[in-house]
Amino acid sequence: MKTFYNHLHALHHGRLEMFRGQLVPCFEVPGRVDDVLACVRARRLGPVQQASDHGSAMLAKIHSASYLGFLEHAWADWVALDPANATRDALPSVWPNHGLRTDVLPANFAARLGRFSFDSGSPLTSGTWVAARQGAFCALDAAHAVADGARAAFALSRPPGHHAGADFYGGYCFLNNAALAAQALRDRGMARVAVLDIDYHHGNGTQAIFYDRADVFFASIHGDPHTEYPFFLGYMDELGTGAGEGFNLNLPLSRGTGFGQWRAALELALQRIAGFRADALVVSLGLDTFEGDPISGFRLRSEDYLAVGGDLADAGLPTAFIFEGGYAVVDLGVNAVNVLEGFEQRAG
Ligand code: 6XA
Ligand code: ZN
Repeated sequence: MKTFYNHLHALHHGRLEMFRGQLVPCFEVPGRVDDVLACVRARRLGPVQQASDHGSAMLAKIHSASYLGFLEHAWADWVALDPANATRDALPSVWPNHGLRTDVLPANFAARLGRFSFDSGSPLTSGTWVAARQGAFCALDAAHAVADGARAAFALSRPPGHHAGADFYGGYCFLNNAALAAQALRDRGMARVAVLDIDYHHGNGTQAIFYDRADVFFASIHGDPHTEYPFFLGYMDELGTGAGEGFNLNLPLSRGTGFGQWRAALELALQRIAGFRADALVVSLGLDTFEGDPISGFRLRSEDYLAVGGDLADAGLPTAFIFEGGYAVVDLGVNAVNVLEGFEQRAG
């Protein structure tokens, strides 16, 4: 399987994130991808290729023009707000919730940060736009490889994407790579595309983007939002709306869930995807379901990921894997490549 690698990912390097009243070192660090890349190479998964430039216009298929304009100029605007800001990352501290207006876009940059975000755990840095844009191109490359006939492709990039919506960032995500890949597959003629999100956290951005659409089925297995981030989406009763009703599936599981129960949820999600008669599959591949993950609560072990890959291959669909979360850096490469190798072994 070919890996498309975001060679600019390290330009996004947040220093501190807000967590329960304290600024703590970021979990989402460049070493995550470095470790996976080393493992892809060591285990000879296949060729590694730098992502091509698809141009910013492609991003507008999923994200609003005002949000993309905000992201592109955010760092310059942040430093213009106060030259001292050049030494610290941008974190929002005010949001237009609870009856405040979202239909105005204030000129003040601190206000704009709040308008286009939903948490204060996602530092925006000098290199965020360039890194995230190149990461989105990785996902597009993986989708095009699959549309061109590859059984599977892997987009290895950070920052991750599944929490980002059409006009907001959060949860370490700025551009929704999986949504861009799914849209690219639609544009290449795949009539029905399924997105399966197996990150520990619900992919609220991806769900929101496709919630009213019948051509993209979104399924997610994740920590129960009653106790787990992002808390405000990801419940079982979210089924889609309008034309999209019946094309959204959330399978929340309790903190502490082990592989047996998790795998049963995977089987259910894959059955629903088969019933949808998907032409292609996009997997939001988060590895923070791992028992050693520092910020999550499932109990999957490294060897389980080989079985996960096998189960995904059994779906029989052309598959674009998009790298998402996972913070146990030492084990991340083994776990990610176990999924991909498990897939290849079963796909034959
Ligand atoms: C709160 C936790 C963010 C979760 C990010 C993640 N700072 N999402 O891994 O998949
Ligand atoms: Zn996650």
